Amino acid sequence: MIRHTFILGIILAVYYYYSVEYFENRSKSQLLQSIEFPSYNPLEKHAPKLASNSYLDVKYPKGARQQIGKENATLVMLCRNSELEGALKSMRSLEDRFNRHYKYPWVFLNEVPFSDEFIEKTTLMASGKVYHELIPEEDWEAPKFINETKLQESLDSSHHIIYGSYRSYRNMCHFNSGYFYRQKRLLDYEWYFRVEPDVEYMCDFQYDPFELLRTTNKMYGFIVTFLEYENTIPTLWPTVESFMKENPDLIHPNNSLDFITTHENSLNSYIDLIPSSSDYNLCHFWSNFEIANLNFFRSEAYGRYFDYLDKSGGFYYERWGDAPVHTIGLSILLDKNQIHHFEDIGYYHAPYLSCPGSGEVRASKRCICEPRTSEKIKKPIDVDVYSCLPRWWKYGGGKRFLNEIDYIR
Ligand SMILES: Nc1nc2c(ncn2[C@@H]2O[C@H](COP(=O)(O)OP(=O)(O)OP(=O)(O)O)[C@@H](O)[C@H]2O)c(=O)[nH]1
Ligand SMILES: [Mg+2]
Repeated sequence: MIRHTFILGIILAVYYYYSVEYFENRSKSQLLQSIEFPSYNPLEKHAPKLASNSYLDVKYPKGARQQIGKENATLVMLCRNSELEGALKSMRSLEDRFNRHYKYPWVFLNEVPFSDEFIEKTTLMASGKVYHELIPEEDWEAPKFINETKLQESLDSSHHIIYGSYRSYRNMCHFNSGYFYRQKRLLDYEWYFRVEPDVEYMCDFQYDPFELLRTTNKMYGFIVTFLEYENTIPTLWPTVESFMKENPDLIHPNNSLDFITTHENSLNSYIDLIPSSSDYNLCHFWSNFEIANLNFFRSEAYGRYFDYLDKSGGFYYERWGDAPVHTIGLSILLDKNQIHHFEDIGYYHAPYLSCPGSGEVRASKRCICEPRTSEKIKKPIDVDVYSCLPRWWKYGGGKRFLNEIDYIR
């Protein structure tokens, strides 16, 4: 009996050993078969190079770019071919800190076609899908009603104004104020995250900012807010005032007009602020970082606001920036509680750095908050005298505390 049991045991052990090996080998070969190895034709354009790219197909088989995040959202960058390295730097930072966990798509916009090199490198840097779109000429160039002679005169006489003599800068600000959200590709999305070349995100996100905005009923999120150069917008505020007079129905009852029209200096006490000669105090959200709902910009109210400003010609006869134009529109047309200050992300766009004030948040979100030694401005912008953040806390959406939002999941 003992002998029989012993022999049966040996038979079972041998059977077990060979069946495990058989199934292991089978699943390995099935796995290998499921991976499509690229056929290699060195003469084919964009063919993978055997020495480098071919192994990527094994490690990251097709389908790996599938979006994980649940929001109808995209990352958007308007930029030039010449800014490729800066674009890659910003992408690397945002992918590492946020998007590799969500794989939201990237949309690149340009008024001239993107180069093959730009397309290839940005596609390799992205974790999700990537689209490269050409802006139609009529969305980029000055509208037909703009008087060319008057525009040229303004460009020639604006060398003392920051970017004042560049026609392309005026096109860019005009486009970012009234056209980006109408681009065909962006019509597919509800939310966007604006990214510029050469920026850096200083902390891990640890949550989906699109989801946060949607679930807390916000339409717009910013990080930095400070003062605009008044000589870029001499007639902006008078134009806004006449718009408000003619369209009182569009002004939101819980607007944030106080945020952009209060003038007392005591909030930023010890240095005299640049005086503003109009009721507009020059505060604006820095629009190179925006996470927002495209439907706000596509709304009838914003459309009427933008058209009114556009018809006045100020985008071309002066050098109106998209930042004050967005900010004033948001302050008039939205409930102030629908605007969110992202105080926990940390952001750098030369020459300013913004970082979370709390040491605990900086540590747990792995922030790197050292200002660049090459920059003259060493303090984080939020405590700088030119910051409008204290004004936002006092007159805008107020000061919120991070633990009001369950941001660590
Ligand atoms: N395609 C294209 N993109 C542009 C052009 N001018 C500016 N941009 C992009 O528009 C955005 C804003 O331009 P910037 O030059 O960064 O303007 P800025 O932030 O006011 O100025 P900086 O302080 O120099 O960064 C960036 O994403 C640029 O890449 C242009 O002529 N063509
Ligand atoms: Mg910039």
